[in-house]
Amino acid sequence: MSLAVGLIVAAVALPAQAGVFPQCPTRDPAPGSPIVYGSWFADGNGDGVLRASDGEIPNALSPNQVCVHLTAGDGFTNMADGREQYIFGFANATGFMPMEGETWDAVMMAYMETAVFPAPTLTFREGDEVYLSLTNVGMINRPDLFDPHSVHWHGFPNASAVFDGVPDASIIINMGSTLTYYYQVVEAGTFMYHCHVEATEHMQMGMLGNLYVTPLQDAGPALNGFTMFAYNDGDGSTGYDVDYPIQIAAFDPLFHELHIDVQPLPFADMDDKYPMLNGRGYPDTVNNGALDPALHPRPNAAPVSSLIEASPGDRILLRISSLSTTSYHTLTVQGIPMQVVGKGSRKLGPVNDTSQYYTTNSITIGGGQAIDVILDTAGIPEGTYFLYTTNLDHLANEAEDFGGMMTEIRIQAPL
Ligand SMILES: [Cu+2]
Repeated sequence: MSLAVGLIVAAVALPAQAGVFPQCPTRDPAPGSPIVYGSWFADGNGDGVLRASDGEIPNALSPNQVCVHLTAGDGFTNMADGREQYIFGFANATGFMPMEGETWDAVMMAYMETAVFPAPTLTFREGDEVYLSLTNVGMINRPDLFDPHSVHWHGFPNASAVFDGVPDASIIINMGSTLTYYYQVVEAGTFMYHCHVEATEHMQMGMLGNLYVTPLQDAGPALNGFTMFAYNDGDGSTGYDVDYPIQIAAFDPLFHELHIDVQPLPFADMDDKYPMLNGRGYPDTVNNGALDPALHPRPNAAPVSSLIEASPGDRILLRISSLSTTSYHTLTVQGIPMQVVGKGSRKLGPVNDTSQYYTTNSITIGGGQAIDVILDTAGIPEGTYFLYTTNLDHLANEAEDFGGMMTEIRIQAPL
């Protein structure tokens, strides 16, 4: 190879500029006030988002601005029987700031091997302008893998396809790089998010999160006695007292364990043995305290309890979503009617002035679907009820013949 050709090849092969730089573009103090770098990204109330109305630094230019910083990488979690599972996943790095003298690349070390399952729940309000920065911190347990990652907000009407996260149609993020997604949050509803890179693999590996948007109607006058609603319904018919996101997913343990060495193929052989709600199998689903450290040596890896608590007479909104890569799942509640008010991130009906809400005792949901269910506990005696799957093979933590996709609804008057 001649020197000239060699130089051309070398120039073409130079890596593109990349680096960690989360953006929260207009987050700065009032005009004339000094920018205090150390507090620029501080998450004052620790809720995982930066939002002016939370009492953090207000921004006169964009009062509805919300900033979130997620990382994507790998980690480990444990099933209800203690079995360790290797995962790909997200973590919430909002509020992380480099120390003096460091660059933003410090987030790479700080968030290495910190993936959680499910991914951090994201809650936005209709009208928000969201700047979501995603940093790929790499998969430290798979140094041979250089997979990119992305955020795909499922079912959401993106302003621009470039923020959709689908690899063949938008940007995906390489190790050591950051992309700040921009979303105008124009619709309320129950959504979900996941990585869309090699989607079947990265989703089975755990890159799945709850995401929902509360409606503008919440900021208006009470309707039908409620101040919180699933949708802008105009009549208070989706009003609720308490709401719970319920994410359906399941792990194939061999797929996760073999992943330490190589991607097991073919994916058509995936066989989920650990069905879960919000990343836990029963009885972990009802534990809203610390998990047993003997079975869960990484206490932060499965952070979401699915215990549903309400006072007698409350209306409970269940924001149910499935990102299962293998199966349909059926959920039922014994003793409390399930009223379906929304599907696919949309309120149902009305059609020809007739409400399309319906009451049922079970819902069946496939991967990528969301269903909003209201449990009206008026007239229901105090006590413990069960939300569980009627697919009996999903009521197991692999070899254990109990557990899996089940949680409890505890209706009790406040003490
Ligand atoms: Cu990914």
